[in-house]
Amino acid sequence: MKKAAIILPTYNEGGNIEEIINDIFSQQKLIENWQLEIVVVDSCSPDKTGETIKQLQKKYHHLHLLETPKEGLGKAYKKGFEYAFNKINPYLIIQMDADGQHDPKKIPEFLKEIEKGADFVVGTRYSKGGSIPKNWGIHRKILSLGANFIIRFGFMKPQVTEWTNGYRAIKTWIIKNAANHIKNYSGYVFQVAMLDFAIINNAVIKEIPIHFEERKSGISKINALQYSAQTFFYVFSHSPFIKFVIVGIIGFVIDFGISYLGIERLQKPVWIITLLSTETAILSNFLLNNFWSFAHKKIEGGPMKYFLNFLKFNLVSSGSVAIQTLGLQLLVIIFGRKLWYLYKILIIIFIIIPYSYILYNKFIWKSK
Ligand SMILES: Nc1nc2c(ncn2[C@@H]2O[C@H](COP(=O)(O)OP(=O)(O)OP(=O)(O)O)[C@@H](O)[C@H]2O)c(=O)[nH]1
Ligand SMILES: [Mg+2]
Repeated sequence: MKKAAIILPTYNEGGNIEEIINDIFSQQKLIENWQLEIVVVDSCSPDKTGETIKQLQKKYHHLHLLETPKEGLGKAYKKGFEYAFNKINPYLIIQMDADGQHDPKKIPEFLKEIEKGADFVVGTRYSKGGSIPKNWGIHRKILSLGANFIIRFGFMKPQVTEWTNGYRAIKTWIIKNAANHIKNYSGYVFQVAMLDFAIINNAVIKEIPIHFEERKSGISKINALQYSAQTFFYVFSHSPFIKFVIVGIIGFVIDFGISYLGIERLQKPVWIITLLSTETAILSNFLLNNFWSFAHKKIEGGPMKYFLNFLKFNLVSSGSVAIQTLGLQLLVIIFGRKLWYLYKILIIIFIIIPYSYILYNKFIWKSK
């Protein structure tokens, strides 16, 4: 029988913990192929959550307690993973809040998806059939919806609707391989980092809708400001799409800078300078994209492979020039020349950026 280790991080969940543990173990009879093991990671809660666990251990032999200092949710989870790997050797880990917001009745559904082939199952509040508490204040809704929106579109993964919720089932190999990637994230943002790592490493992701309940008792431990800042910083520094846009801006500055220097200052022939400036920008874009934006799938296989991909890159770039030239000319014919710069910006945002990003991902920096 495979083991599923459920990690329950707790800080002052004394009012909730007994009920949640009873509810989780009551699911065991519905699951034939899995042995449930619970690891409570308690950060020395002053409300004596740990004492309740010690009492419950007399009743439940598959209940473990790990006591840690209070160092944030991510740190607590990492210690819980380590404990589970060393003492339980599970096939997968289930992450779950200990405050009643995640319904234990969903556990069999998570396990079923794993049996069907998923590597990483996310309980989502934001797809059909999922929900958030009706009485959530506007600030809470904005925080949760806003964070998910920024992450989804920052990573260009609109199909993944939930990034921040902590109800998940994850195969052990993902967590073991992610150790290095998540090691610096001690707060709530580690949830985002873990899912991002899994997607980059081609894990099969599956979402199941969940109703996110109001916490049963006690107070929230989330620090909204710190969490928003860390999430924003994570997306900004890890999104291939955002990096790709920055590389495009750098390319534009290089192109414009060389043109200005050659044409204005040095008074060289326009066609020579234009050729030089555009090709330099294309080369810089190619290298920066390869070693930065798409570093996780950078070109391998020697100089010939680089050269061939650089030619492809030039071809895609020529396509951008053609689209811009024709598109702008068309709009100017239809609407007149007055707002040409606005048309140019719109074409870049709505056509050139998606066009290049999609073609780069399809033909040059393909998923490994
Ligand atoms: N061990 C440990 N657990 C923590 C820590 N911070 C939060 N937790 C637990 O992590 C889970 C999620 O934290 P919550 O405060 O419920 O966060 P949330 O669900 O986003 O916020 P609410 O919706 O207001 O409950 C709960 O079980 C907490 O007790 C920590 O520093 N250490
Ligand atoms: Mg909670």
